[in-house]
Amino acid sequence: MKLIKYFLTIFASLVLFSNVSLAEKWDMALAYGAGNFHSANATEFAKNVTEKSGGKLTIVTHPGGSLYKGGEIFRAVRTGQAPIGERFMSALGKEDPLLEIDSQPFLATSYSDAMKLYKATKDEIAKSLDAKGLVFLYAVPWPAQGLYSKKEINTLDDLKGLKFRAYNSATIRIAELTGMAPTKIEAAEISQAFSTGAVESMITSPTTGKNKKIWENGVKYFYDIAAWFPKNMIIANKDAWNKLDKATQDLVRKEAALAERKGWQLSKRGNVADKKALADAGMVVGKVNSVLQKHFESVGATMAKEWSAKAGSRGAAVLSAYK
Ligand code: PCA
Repeated sequence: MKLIKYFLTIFASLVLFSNVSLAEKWDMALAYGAGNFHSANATEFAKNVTEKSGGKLTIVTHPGGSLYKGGEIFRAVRTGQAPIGERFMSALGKEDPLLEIDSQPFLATSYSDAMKLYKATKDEIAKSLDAKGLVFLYAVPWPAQGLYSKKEINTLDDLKGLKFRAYNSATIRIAELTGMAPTKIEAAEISQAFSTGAVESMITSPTTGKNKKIWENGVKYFYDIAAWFPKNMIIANKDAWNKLDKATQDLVRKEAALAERKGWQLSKRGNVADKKALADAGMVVGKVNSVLQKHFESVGATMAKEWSAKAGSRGAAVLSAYK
């Protein structure tokens, strides 16, 4: 009996020790290339935490989908295969419709509205992620989304049948309501998809077009629709989180808040500079004409109804907090 007690005590203290382990190493899964501002920002966040934690937590970033691809990161962090990672929120509408609120066209068309929308949704999103064993750390928007096309777009007919690269359910729906032919493709595969002719149009930020040197794949036109600012979020696995002591958790939270502020600034800068980069590379950068603008607005109105039906009372609550 004594012996059993003795071993139980040893076992208990081992468990305890492993829970407050002194040196943790987190591999951070990032989907976008090292040169992307989201990745650069996350890398600075990781460096700051590592340097200031006094050896208690080292975060090593893996950009460009080198640890897990974009489409795998949410699951990898949830299951603890990766303790921390970044994921494009609006690709996760099936997990929670609130995660795709930031890709609903014309709901928030400026950075200040995007921030307001973020504030109205953040707690509710963090709560639903928590229930899935995840700790929400910070979120940063991409610059305003615009339409890329190999050929010039003047009428709705020009869009009909276009092979369209989509990145989430919302862009698939826009394509359907427009008569385009959507295929969901992660950012890492964009260049290949355009160069092989698998797609000939997409909606994304000037940043992604610039990073991919999209003009090298025969894409000549960028139409700045600027109807939404979709975000990436950084999430941690809750078991990994619980292994950190309180001071380290506080440090991570503090650095996450700082990274969020810097990230929004970088995004704003890119929203101007990256459009200029597209034009400097010889692309035609402009707006859609008023007929097309009206079309996209009516698509947005249809999608707003569909989203509200999906998101139910939680959706209604965040929308009224936003408005
Ligand atoms: N770039 C990412 C998501 C949104 C954006 O601007 C992409 O195209 O996949």
